[in-house]
Amino acid sequence: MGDLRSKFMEVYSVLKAELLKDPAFEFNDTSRQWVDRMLDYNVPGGKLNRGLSVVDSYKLLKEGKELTEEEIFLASALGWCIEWLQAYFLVLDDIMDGSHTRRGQPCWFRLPQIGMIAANDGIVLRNHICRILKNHFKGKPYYVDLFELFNEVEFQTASGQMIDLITTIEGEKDLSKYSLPLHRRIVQFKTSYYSFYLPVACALLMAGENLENHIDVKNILVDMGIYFQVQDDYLDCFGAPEVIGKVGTDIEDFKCSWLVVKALECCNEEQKKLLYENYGKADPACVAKVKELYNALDLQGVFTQFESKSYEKLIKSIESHPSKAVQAVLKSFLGKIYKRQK
Ligand code: GPP
Ligand code: MG
Ligand code: MG
Ligand code: MG
Repeated sequence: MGDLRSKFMEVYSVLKAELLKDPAFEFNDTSRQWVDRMLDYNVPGGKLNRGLSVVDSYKLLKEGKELTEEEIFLASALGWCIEWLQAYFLVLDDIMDGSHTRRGQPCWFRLPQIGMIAANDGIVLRNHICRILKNHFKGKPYYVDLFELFNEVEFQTASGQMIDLITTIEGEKDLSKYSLPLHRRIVQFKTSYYSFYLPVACALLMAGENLENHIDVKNILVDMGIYFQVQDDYLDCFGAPEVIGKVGTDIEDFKCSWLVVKALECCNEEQKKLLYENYGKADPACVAKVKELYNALDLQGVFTQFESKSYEKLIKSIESHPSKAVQAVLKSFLGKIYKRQK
């Protein structure tokens, strides 16, 4: 695994070096240093699950056949395109959510002299994906499919992000709108497609598959992504900031988090009143009251139950898939996130 990771990191260095001498832009020292620093700060510092999953999935789809150096490089480059996409989303998401920390360091826009330049950096990151695809995949039979896939998934994510945000508009905050179906809709779009479907879809395209023949795989990955985002919502409140690398803001931000939906489901009238009065306020005392209520309702226990049930359900749908290779891909992905602490 250590070897896989370091090989993957080597590809990052190659891709970054290419972007820093992109002939379509006349870099000078200042602009080159800006992009260099911006990339190192925002792209490679996460768990790299999404990116590494492309390589992992492609290997499993090849069913034990030794991959060529070229194949490993290309699968890694696609993996990095997803990590670039993730960096782009996170830089902007942190501005929108008013977050302070990410991956154990201040959010990019919080750094002195960065501020709203971060919004443009997000756009640059997004454009780098097209540059990488052009540099390494132009001429491949699946080149257009890759572009379409990234565009489609970006649209889905931005649409999910939009509903995540418009449920929190000041003056229109309404807890009575929060329900499991709304939560599902938000997280399916803002998280599942880019985090779970995209890595496997990239591997399938590289393996010469037609994505239209893999709707069942997509459905399982969407469910896996929903489970993943429920974990993210849970960790936002109950995770250790030094482990998850970020300090949660969901309660302050009036987010349609799985926790508040569950709390609304199982609280009594008095507790409901407390929730209505304190949810979505920046005041730490209000946040503390909401957390106290979550504890009183044993949401940690409710989550643990949800976690094992989701796992069982996912394993069952995976095992009903006809292809052993696809089963291995899905099980490997699930194994990476089951009971995660970060
Ligand atoms: C995760 O939401 C969703 C995203 C990072 C997608 C952002 C999409 C954009 C189009 C910008 P989150 O806010 O719960 O993530 P985190 O907890 O990591 O801040
Ligand atoms: Mg966020
Ligand atoms: Mg967000
Ligand atoms: Mg979150």
